[in-house]
Amino acid sequence: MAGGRHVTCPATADDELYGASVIRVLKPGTLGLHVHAGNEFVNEYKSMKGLSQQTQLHDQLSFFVVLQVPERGGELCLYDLEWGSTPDEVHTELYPHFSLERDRYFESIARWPITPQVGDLIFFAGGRIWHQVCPFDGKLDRITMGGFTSFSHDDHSLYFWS
Ligand SMILES: O=C(O)CCC(=O)C(=O)O
Repeated sequence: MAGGRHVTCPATADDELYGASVIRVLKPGTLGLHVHAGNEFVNEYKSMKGLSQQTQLHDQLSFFVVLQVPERGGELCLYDLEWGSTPDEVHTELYPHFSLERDRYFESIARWPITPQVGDLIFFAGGRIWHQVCPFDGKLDRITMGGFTSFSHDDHSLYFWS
């Protein structure tokens, strides 16, 4: 998959390595995860600065392994809208990041629910495709382990980070 490139985690300014993945535990009866696209965070967080010097953050891929599925719902929903064709108004303060207002905007857009099972590994274009974890209920948490991946600027490495 890496095409012969070195597969590693990017280094921090202190020469430590970023973590390759995180475990996400989402609780039943909550919203899942609000609609988002990785590209919106590229210039948002301080921690992205060091990363962007090493790797191509824009249009990064997202990945996760499913460790536990909830009883009902909790699909990964991919919207039929990509970053490059997103109307400008979605990037304004009318639709804050991770907000119900913005989730409501996406209600009129077609979406494709994906229901991976325990042990499945999913890679998807989470940088440019708007997506969310849909609400779920039942007794079980939804547990995944995942992060982000893209090529280094010099194209010698495939980086994973979270
Ligand atoms: O771990 C998950 O299921 C959520 C994945 C996700 O939304 C992301 O990687 O941006």
